[in-house]
Amino acid sequence: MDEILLTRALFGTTMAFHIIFATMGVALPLMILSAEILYLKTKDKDYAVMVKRWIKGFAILLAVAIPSGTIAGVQLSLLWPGYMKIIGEVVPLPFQIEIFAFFIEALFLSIYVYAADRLSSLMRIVSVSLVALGAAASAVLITNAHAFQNTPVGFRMVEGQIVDVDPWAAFFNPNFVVAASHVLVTAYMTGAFVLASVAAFKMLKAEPGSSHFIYYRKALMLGLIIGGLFSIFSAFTGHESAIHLHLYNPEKLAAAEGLFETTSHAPLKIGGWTDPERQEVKYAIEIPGLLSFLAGYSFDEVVRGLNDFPEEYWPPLFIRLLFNGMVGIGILLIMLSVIGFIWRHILKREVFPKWMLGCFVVSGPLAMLAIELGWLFACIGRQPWAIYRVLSTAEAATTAGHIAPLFVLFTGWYVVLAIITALVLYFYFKRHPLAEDIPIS
Ligand code: HEB
Repeated sequence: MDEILLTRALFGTTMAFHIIFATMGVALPLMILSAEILYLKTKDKDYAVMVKRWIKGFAILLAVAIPSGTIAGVQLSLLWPGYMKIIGEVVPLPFQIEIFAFFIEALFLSIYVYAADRLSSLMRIVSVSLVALGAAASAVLITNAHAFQNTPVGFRMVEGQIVDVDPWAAFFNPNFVVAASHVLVTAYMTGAFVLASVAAFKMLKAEPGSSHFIYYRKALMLGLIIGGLFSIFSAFTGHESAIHLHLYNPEKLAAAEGLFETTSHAPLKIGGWTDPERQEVKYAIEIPGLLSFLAGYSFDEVVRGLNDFPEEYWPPLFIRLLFNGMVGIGILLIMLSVIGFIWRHILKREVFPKWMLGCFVVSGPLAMLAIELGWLFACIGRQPWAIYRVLSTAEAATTAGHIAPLFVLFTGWYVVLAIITALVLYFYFKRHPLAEDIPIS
């Protein structure tokens, strides 16, 4: 492998690892807040128990999110000096404001965790809201730097020199709101489905009708309803992102859709993969005109094809699979939560069939996979650019070399860390079973 590919692999592995914990760090405060509000409203002790147990899980996952995020930050500077030079001069704002967001989150988290039993219900809600706000702000701000890579504005390059810097214009770059809302919405969706997964798994083993079964069913429904709502939002924000590609990064959309010729009435192709030799998508279901319609709300909308761009500007064509995987999972999870909701709240069934619980168990891992696919799609689809049409990935990368041993070392370390985290979670909840809080009956 060449050095640049290794550098990308190293950084990509770090980000893929970090994003799992960061996602949970953003989403769990919202789930905890929802349970707090339900407890305040219904006085149902089960929700207080959910709050108590989810905070423990949150604290363990946050303990990995923070150092892995720090590693990501350090690697950003060490592996991508060319990128950080531009970021440092043009978009330092998100990183500077992020420090405050983190500060708010950490402050109210310690108040919430250590003084929870001395706070009134309302004050608890205020503190956990501020934790959620701080975490959301971190996610939005870091996505800001990512959005800038897609739509870099707020400066000019003159003979390799950065001039006319306007940091606020760079901050409010065209991609910012679209990307940040998609990232935030999909994080909430994923955290909710992960908790639904755990609850469904426990329901498979609990005695139907027992106090534990009922507790887990409440947790499952809370996860499914919030996850379902946010998966619908994710389709809207995802659609916005696709329109955005159409306007600002058309070659990424063309690669995602396997569209070679620029055309109006462009079809949407579902499934299949791109054959670059024959310039077509094999084994796809074609819906005539739909891509044009989705991109511009009109069948006459002209969608640009890959052949409009020099071949060295084409993103790798396999990103179509990443894109379809993400979208497919999103649609599947919308359907799953609708099925669960109808079953429980409209048909009023007390128990779920095993196959349905089995589907709920995989919903969390699937949502997390969609997050990974989304990032891979967004970042591999931006190739060959680190900053679109400004800085190529090759120019951004370090020339220091010796990446291969680092790659092996870090990957090994993430595997170990993942195993340790799983064991800590497992043994913590094994030592503190639900029976400690809710007697089995
Ligand atoms: Fe997504 C990304 C679409 C779903 C996660 N997305 C993305 C993009 C697009 C989309 C177009 C790109 C952007 C750029 O690059 O700029 N999605 C979409 C759609 C849908 C979706 C249409 C439907 C359904 N997603 C989804 C889900 C998830 C996701 C479900 C998870 C859970 N994505 C994602 C991520 C990303 C994406 C993480 C990266 C970031 C950005 O935004 O970029």
